[in-house]
Amino acid sequence: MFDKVLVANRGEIALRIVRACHELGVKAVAVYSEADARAPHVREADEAVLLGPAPSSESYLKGDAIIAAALATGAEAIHPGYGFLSEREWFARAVRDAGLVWIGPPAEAIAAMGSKTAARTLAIAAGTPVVPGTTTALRDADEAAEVAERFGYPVLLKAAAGGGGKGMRVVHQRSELASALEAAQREAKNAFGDDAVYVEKYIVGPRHVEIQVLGDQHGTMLHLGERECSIQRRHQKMIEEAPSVAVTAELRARMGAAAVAAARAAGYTNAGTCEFLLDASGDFYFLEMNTRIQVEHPVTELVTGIDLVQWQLRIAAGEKLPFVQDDIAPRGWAIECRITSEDPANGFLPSTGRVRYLHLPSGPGVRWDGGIETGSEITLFYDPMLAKLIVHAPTREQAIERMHRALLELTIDGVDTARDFHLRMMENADFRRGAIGIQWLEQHLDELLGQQPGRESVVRAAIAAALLAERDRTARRAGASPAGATTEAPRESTWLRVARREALR
Ligand code: MV4
Repeated sequence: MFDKVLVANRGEIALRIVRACHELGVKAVAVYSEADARAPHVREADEAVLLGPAPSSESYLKGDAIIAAALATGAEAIHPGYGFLSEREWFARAVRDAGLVWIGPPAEAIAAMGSKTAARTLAIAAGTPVVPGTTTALRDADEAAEVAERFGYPVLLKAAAGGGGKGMRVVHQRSELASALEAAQREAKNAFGDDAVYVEKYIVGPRHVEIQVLGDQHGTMLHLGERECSIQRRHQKMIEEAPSVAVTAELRARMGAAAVAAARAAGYTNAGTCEFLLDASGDFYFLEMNTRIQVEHPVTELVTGIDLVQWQLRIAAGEKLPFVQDDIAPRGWAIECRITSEDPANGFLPSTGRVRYLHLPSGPGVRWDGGIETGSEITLFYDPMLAKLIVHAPTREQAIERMHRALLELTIDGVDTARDFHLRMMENADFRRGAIGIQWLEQHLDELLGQQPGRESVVRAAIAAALLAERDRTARRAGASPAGATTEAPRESTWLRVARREALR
């Protein structure tokens, strides 16, 4: 095992990696921007190196400075986390060229999966089902029309260099094709510096189900089952769970084998994720592979009992995976809610400010992976995800109740967050039935947020609850029993329960 590892990230994932290091007896080196000088990941690490000013381009994206920091502090390896430099082939290569160990897949595997057309070609060769479509860039609208005719409309134009939903265009008929292709090519050129666009049949109303894979450097490649990630908005996931209500043990085995085959074809090692669309008839299609540890990895950790981040370090250090596929089956149900500094009542507008008070949920089956504390300044420099609240319980129903209970215990004062959105979700009938797909959230957002009382009503409820609480206390001090007055909020009203807690603080 390494003696010292540099963590090339910030926020909750940096803290998560520092924790894994410490549990393995490894020292952790943090890097940070001027805005993060007092951040928890800096304090919890064993040493820290300042990279530069707040903007990511001047700090967390400075690959050369990060490698220099690793060499200067005597770190032997670099863990990139997610985002920032985690999927940049050149950085993985530069780390290796500097004589350091890259805690992730080989640069060649990152490159192979970075091109969506190359990834499709690899998947097809491995026998992994992909969405019907092309594996090369379209020459012109006529070629696109030919392909679309073959598979039937609607079709989806995608940037070959894309991924994560950027540069996509749905086309419903031939007449829209030429202008959509032009627009997609322009967008691809601007976003990725590469105007290559290919076409797939558009799958309507599927689920987004992804398979976690883990491979060592000795030829073992395993899958750790699926995560259901359909609750997303504008390609930002909000809620993830493991397992998925739509996946049976038999389907899990088939999707798992398909993911393992695709990963093997790319020469993959370490932790990675194959994204699939799963349609209503139970057919699944490989979309792309994410060559990093993902935000939602904790739900897989909770249902498999396997510490993915620890294993990332162990695999990079050359250890062998001690499990076989048959050892791995999901136990119970895990759900993750992303706590973002976005105001759901205000179109998910990013919210900034200082965290004035933070009260974290705890108790059975509750995990908080966070990067904030009381006093943290939330700025627009970085991703709005402040933390993840994750629960584990024997059944899905119990996991939903546990999440609801944990969300009620959570208080974040000073910035608006998505907490209230998640409370609504845990109470939503469609969600509770598992009747959701990738389009569900955007189609139900108005109704979901419409039910939410405005800030004014919550404030009034809190004031009323505070007055009642005060009357209660006064009555008790006088030795009398609180006649009539009560701080009890009706069980059926989430908002009164929230208001009561706020008032009694
Ligand atoms: C699709 C699709 C439907 N049909 N491809 C979005 C992100 C990128 N990974 C691929 N994406 C999609 N590809 C075909 N042929 C629908 C999506 C999609 C989506 C996928 C996963 C999770 C959320 C999504 C939201 C909108 C569209």
